Parts: sequence; structure tokens; C-alpha cells
Amino acid sequence: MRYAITRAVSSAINQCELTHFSRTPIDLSLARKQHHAYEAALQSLGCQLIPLPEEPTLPDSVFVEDAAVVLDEVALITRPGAASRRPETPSIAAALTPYRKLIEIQSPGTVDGGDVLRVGKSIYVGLSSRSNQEAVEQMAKALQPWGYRVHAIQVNDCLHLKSAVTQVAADKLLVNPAWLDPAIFGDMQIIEIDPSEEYAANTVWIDDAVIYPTCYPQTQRKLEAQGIRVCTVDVGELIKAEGAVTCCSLLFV
Ligand code: CIR
Repeated sequence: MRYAITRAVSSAINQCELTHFSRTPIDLSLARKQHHAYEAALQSLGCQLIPLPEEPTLPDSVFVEDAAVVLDEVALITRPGAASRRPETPSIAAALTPYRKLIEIQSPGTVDGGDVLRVGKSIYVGLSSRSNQEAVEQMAKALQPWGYRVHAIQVNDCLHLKSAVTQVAADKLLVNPAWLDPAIFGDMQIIEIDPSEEYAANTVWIDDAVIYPTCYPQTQRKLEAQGIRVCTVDVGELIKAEGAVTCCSLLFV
């Protein structure tokens, strides 16, 4: 069984954190409709949802990915880089407790799950405005017993590492080369986004398919040309909150 933790869009989403985007009004009811369609896409790809209720005082709490990193053997509960997001983690820890042993990142470490990309036993962590070297060191030490190697990657031009790269098949990564040098990923095959769609590198990979925003048609064609099944969702309102598709779920088996 593949599980997906999701959380309903907060009524406070218009007070979300923004780093690279300017604030534009988010239509709450449309955002919720889009989020339901995203959840339906997860279900259509075989996920059993673990839907958490709305957190009305936590604007960014729909972006559950940032609160944890779930691996096969253990889950890390993060310490998000934005102080406003730290109260999001206890409820995610509670939701994960039945499924995994938990390890908590401690101060002064900060890390958002959006900065963590696992490829096999390699864990890449973006050093960004949200995630720091202290967290990388804690992760390397905590995960070493299971054979994970943790690699830090400087992220300058986007919010999170996974704004610039995500996995789209066992041997393939989708990358925005303007934000990240793909050479660091060794033997993986690199698919470059279409340069006209700079936020197009973020996908949710499930088996032979990806969940993907409707707004990147050029890159979508590149993925399909590689034999990847693309399940599109309109997440336009969540993108205004600087979110994307990976950030709205925590997937694990
Ligand atoms: C934030 O700035 O924290 C939120 N407004 C957006 C977080 C998106 N998270 C992600 O892509 N992993």
C-alpha cells in the first residue's frame, strides 16, 4: 500500500510565506477545489490518502512535505526554516507515528522537506534560505546506520532544491539547469525543463507516472517523449503561495 499524507488548505493561506514571489490574492475555494483534484490524482495512481484537517492558524500547512522526510526505515521530522511554519510539525509527527520510528531535527538545524531529494541511498539537501549545514550534519549522522549518504547542494535562485530538480523515473531526473548544475547527479539521465517554464522541474513521481501542473505544456511534452505518463492537475492557486506539486503530500509505502 502506498500512503499519501495531505492536509486541507488553511483558511489563512493568504498570509503564507513568500520568498521569490509577490503576493497576489488566492481564491480559497478554488485553492481547495484544486487541492481536492490533486488528492484525486494521488488516489488514481494508487495512493491511500491520510487526509489531515485544516489548520486555520497555519497559513502554509497544506504544504506537508516541508514538515517531514519519510524514508523506508525512519522518518525525519524537520525544523522548518521559516519560524511561522514550525508549529506544523507536531501534527505531522502524530500522523507518522503509526508508520515509522521518528527522528527530530534539533536547533540550530533548520530544514524544509522541499530541500530534500532522495535518489536511492543518496540524499541531496539544498542549502537554501530555509535549510542549513547544521541540519545536513544531523541528517548525515542520523541516517548513516541505514547506509544513506547525505550531500549538501547550494541553492541560490529558487526556494527549495526540489524547485530545481525532482525524480521522474528510476533513472531520470527533471532539472532546471539555470538553477542547478546537473553534473552532481552522476549517472542519472537528465531531462532539462523547457527554458520558458522556469518552475517546471517539480513533479510527484509514482511508478511510471508523474503528477504535474497543467501550466508547463512544453516540458510536459518532453516528459511524454521520454515515455513518462503525465497526470496533469491545475494547481494555479497553490502556486501563488509559492507551492508546487511535491509539497502537498508526504508519500510512503
Ligand atoms: C513557504 O514559503 O514555505 C510556502 N509558502 C511554500 C512552500 C512550498 N513548499 C515546497 O515546495 N516544498
